[in-house]
Amino acid sequence: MDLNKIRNDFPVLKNDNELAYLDSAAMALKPRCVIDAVNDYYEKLGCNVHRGVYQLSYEATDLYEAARETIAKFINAKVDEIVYTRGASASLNLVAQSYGMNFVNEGDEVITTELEHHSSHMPWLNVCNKKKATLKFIPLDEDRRITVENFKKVLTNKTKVVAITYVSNVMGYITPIKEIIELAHSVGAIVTLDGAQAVPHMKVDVKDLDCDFLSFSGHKLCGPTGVGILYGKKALLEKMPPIEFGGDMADTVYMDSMTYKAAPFKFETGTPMIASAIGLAKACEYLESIGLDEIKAHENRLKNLAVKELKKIDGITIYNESCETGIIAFNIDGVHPHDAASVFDNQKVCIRAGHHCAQLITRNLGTIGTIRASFYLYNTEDDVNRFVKAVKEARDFFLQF
Ligand code: 7TS
Repeated sequence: MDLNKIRNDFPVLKNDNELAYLDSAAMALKPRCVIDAVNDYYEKLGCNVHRGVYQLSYEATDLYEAARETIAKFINAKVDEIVYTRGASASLNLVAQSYGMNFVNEGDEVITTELEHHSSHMPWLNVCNKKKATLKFIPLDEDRRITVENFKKVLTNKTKVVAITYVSNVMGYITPIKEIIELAHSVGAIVTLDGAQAVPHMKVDVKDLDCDFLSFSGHKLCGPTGVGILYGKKALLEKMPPIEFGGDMADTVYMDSMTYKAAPFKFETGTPMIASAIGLAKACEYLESIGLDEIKAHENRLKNLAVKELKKIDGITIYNESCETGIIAFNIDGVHPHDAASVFDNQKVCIRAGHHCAQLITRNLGTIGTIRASFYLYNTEDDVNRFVKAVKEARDFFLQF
């Protein structure tokens, strides 16, 4: 990976060489090609899709639908298995609202984990409450990982849905998902996979995984905000009812009856996020041009380097040393994570502190929050050094009190 070239692709980094941006798990920075793709749409087309009967609108529609094909290829899906949404949260909610509310019944079981982001856990808590189904949790092992062995302990013939993260946004652990999917299918359950922290950082192939649903956001994979993807197996999307009505999803509408389009369009109401979808496709192409395997190895190498240095500092608790992605979850002993974060800010080190919308694992760790540094393709060893220096300074600063 040519890091100088990559950093030059990102205007935010080009504009400020001092910045150590270590918050890509919250949002990735945007490369020039994505910004240009978004701007080009507004400058050259700027009109709606699917409805205009004029050349400009045909061109916008072609770009928008070609983006769906690019995104489908990125995860090895078919184009009609790709639903545009507002983001991972909207995708995860769509599955729960449509599949969960219609195909989960009283007495059924839904399996999830304490490693879930709220957007993966809460929609199913809601379904289970409404449908009188039972929400069960896979016990985590001593490192707080999801294991196949522990999954087997909660899987039963009553399991209808497994709602599970592929990569935890707090611990960065990769779930052994292929085996879990195979076991879930053996009892007739479906698996809705939260890929928000996986798809941007590693090669994800939905056919190889055989997952039933996969949700992710554009903004975490160098794409624009306001767009996300729900991948769903065609047979499942076909039998699921829409959860929103109006706009483009309608087919024929009468005073007392209506029909709607086939999937994926029946889930897409109103004017879509055209520019963001086009930008997301460009981001997929950009990441592929660098190589997902290379990106994953790079992030993990930087994370390991940072962990090695952090371990030399007294008074630091690291929660996920063995993590195989680019996330470090830690605390400075006796210091509130938000207080620590403010010292990092003075050093131009951007990290996130708090519960990261994952209160279950934060509580399980026995803390009020963690400091999280997350690495991506544009980070360097220099960023690691700045980060470690900022941790030392924060520790020394708070040690006075
Ligand atoms: N699932 C996971 C695993 C996530 O990390 C996030 C966002 C979401 C779902 C929701 O994505 P959204 O795009 O709909 O917001 N996670 C984080 C984070 O860790 N810090 O900020 C947002």
